[in-house]
Amino acid sequence: MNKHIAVDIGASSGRLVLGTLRDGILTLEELHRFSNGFTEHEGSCFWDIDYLFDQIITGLQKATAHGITECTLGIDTWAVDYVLLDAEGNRIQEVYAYRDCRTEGMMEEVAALIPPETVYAKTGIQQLTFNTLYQLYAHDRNERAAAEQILLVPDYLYYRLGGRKINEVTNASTTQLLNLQTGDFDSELLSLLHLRREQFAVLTAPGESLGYIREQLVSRYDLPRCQLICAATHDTASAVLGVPVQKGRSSAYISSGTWSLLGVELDQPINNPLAMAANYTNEWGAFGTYRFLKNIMGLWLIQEVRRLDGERYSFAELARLAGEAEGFRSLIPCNDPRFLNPDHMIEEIRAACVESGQPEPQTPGQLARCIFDSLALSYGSYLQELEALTGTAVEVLQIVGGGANNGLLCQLTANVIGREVLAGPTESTALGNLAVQLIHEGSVAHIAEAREIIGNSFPIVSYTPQPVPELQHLLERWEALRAPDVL
Ligand code: ADP
Ligand code: LRH
Repeated sequence: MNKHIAVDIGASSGRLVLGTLRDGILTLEELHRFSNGFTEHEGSCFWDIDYLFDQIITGLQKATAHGITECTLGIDTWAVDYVLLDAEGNRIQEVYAYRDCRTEGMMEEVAALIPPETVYAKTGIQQLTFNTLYQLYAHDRNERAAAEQILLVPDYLYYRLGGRKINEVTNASTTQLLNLQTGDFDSELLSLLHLRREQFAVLTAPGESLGYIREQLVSRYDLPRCQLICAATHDTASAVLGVPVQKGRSSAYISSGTWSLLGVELDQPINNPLAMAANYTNEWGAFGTYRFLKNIMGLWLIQEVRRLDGERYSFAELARLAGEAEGFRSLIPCNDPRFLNPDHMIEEIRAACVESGQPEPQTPGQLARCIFDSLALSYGSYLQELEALTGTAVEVLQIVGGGANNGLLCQLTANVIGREVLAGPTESTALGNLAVQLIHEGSVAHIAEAREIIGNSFPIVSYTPQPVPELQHLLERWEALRAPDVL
């Protein structure tokens, strides 16, 4: 069985990708791509999980049309969001999207029950209002207690395909409910939520076989016979697995998509008070690693501007227009919670600029430039923090994900950090997903080999830093705007 399919669903789009390893080179063929996004219904934000499942089926039908009869399959999606199931395995409610406002104030309520310092010492997870801990706390108590099973989104998709209920560990860590010491759900945090351990499933590590896709689905929809392999189901975990190896140079990564996740891979978590104060997280990675990183608001900002502008311009065009606009004219504190899910992103950006005495960005190019300048400056600032917290100087920054296509942002980032930026692969998440399947199959020995193969198989663009006049002043300007970034 040398056909491997990655199902990779981000907050903005999903795809099914076929990976083939031949003579040490990995190639990708996109079988199916579809858009994703949450919708508002009676004041709440939900994902359309049935639509996503249908897209997986459509993609697998395309695989059949492509001549694939047998394959392995791995799934990854964004983190933290969950599905409640009843005793029959049916969904109890629609899947809330993490940007839903019901978690507002929950952090404070939970902090009154257990000190945030204790939660951080236990879990090592950064404070984000949308962590599953706070989402479950906000969830109707009876409904939450009545749930037979709590699965995260990719766990649920595996369950729909194959019938096995798991909680995959890289994603489970983003619930902020896993205990670093015991390696399992923390009993004190569960009891605080009035939840029982049995409501969660078996914690499962990437690489395990989850059996085969239901025969019923195969025959009904004419699908390949897929062996389900547990991927690193948190998309960021897979994205980091897909970062090419850097020999002899210390590196950090940004997984650049809807979010910018800036960090490093570690063997041990750093959950000391300094890391907590800077709100860095220790998400569990595959193969015994931790992702020590920070969530930065990322390309969500430009996604929203583009949507509200009626999608007149592609992302590439917005980057071009931004390149033509005046640089560093207006800056925003990207991680201010006001940008998490505002009613109208364009108005919110303009208001933030006016309130801080800067010119109001008018055109799409000016708005895009404001976003990219601000992101680049924020990367510069957070990278310094990362180096201080880890005690390691970073020589090169590797940008992977859709954002690696944005040459302007990559160049601005190199200029601000004063170091080389290596951009690509853009599909690192699907590649990390496939890497786990290849390791499971035995055709690749370990993740270091997979990363070497990835580095040899895909184009990587190097950005050399160019001098920025008054860079220090710009960094200070951005710092002065910076809000406490507990999202
Ligand atoms: P996610 O997985 O979170 O949905 P992706 O990794 O697919 O996100 O990245 C999507 C983002 O990549 C888009 O929001 C866009 O900003 C950026 N992007 C994709 N293609 C291009 C391009 N050609 N030029 C500039 N930016 C791009
Ligand atoms: C990126 C991501 C990120 C999480 C957020 C919910 O897609 O998974 O790692 O913090 O979405």
